[in-house]
Amino acid sequence: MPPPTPTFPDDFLWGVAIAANQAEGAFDEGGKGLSQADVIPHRTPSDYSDLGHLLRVSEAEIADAVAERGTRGYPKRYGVDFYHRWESDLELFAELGIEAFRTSIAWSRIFPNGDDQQPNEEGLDFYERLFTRLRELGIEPVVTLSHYEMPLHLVTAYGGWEHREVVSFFERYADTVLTRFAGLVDYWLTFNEINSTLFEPFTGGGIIEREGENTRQRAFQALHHQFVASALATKRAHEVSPSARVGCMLARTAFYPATCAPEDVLAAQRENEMNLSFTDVHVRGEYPGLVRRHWAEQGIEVTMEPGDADLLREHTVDFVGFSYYMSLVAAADPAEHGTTGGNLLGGVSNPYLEASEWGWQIDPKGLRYTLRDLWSRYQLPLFIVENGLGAVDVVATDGTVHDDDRIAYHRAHLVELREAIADGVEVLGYTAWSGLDIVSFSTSQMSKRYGFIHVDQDDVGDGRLVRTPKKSFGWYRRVIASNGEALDER
Ligand code: BGP
Repeated sequence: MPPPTPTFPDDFLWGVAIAANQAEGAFDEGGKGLSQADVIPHRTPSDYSDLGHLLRVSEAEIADAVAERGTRGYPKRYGVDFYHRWESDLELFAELGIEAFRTSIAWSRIFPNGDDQQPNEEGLDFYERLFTRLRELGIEPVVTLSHYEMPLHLVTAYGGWEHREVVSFFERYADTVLTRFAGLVDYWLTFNEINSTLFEPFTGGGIIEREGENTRQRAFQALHHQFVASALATKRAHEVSPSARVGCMLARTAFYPATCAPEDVLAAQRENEMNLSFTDVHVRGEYPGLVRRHWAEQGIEVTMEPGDADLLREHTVDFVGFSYYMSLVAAADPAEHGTTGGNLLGGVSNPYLEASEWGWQIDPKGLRYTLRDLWSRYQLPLFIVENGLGAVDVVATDGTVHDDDRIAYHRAHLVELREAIADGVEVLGYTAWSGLDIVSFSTSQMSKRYGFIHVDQDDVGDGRLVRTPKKSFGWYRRVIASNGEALDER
């Protein structure tokens, strides 16, 4: 008797994901203030292994960007014009058959400067129409409160998340949108890839790096304020909307040991524990010992206020959201293992895995490993809110895009996801990155395409923005319609 073929639960949420700062554009319309994303220039990447030089901006560069009122050279100011095209885009997503749509609210559309006393009604109205339409189409909104787009004024006037007062500004913003959209939105995520504040302090925490300052100290102080802000938002969500479920969001990077040498195994374990320390705070409500030891060893002193520890402990999340793109390899002595894989977060190359054109090593089985690991650690529902392949797509002369590599990527990951569910892991859903081609987070390119829908725009913003479903669009539609059974079609 062959074993039963694993299946997806009937209430599994199949979806797609975008982010306001990479898709909406309209950076200065509808009352919106400048966000930190609006000052990140398009740079021709020399290499992709160190994203820092692509995402970090100096005070002088910020001043130049603020002086520049146009969009040219700042791709996240125009995105793919979702702000004006969202109704027709949602029609395409409805045709795809999705049951969940993840996006973020641009904080600076609601509080243009971040410290405003009153919200911008035009911004609230935009999202109310968007979420209402999603409901009408039978699509569950999954909404991120902060996705790399805090108001720039909070960065320049207060120092970003390093400054404690930003917690109260975020609390006001979260209370405003949680209250306004109660009943419309039932799935909330607080901070997108909260661990990014450590490896990309500007986009994650609004921290402008300066010579001679201890960036790691500043990042951990900012992270503490973000954890407190996340707990306050979780508390408020549960107060205003009994049906609301709040999740954290981690850039999960599973680390494998380079060899079975105990030193390498310990190195991988440490990397995994440091990566999971962020979800530990959100789920368990306190900092793990390994982090406190790291602070002591690095001379890092995180200032906490009375009541912070109780807040973190009493307002933990309802589910664990995470992005998964790759796995990494840790070695006690990386020099022994040659160059890094060019991965987003370093480590050494994995000789058993292929890499994307941007050096991200593709590991579908790593997703099953990650799901089992997170489930056994937290016993909370999991939600894969980002997974996808950034690739150079070729548009054929007839305008079609035969993105078989993207189909192969998603199929392989979804098969492993289905195996993890059969292993007993509870997974709420999967919102693929991304529904349509949008501006890349790390490189600000359009040429790093993730979408099931092609968007006619190049790296410098030229193009007609025409949307064209790719081959993967039809494939994913069949997968959704069959609740995953089409994964086995040949
Ligand atoms: C994650 C971000 C997303 C998205 C994705 C792909 O880190 O949460 O915003 O962009 O990565 O990364 P990239 O666009 O840099 O290829």
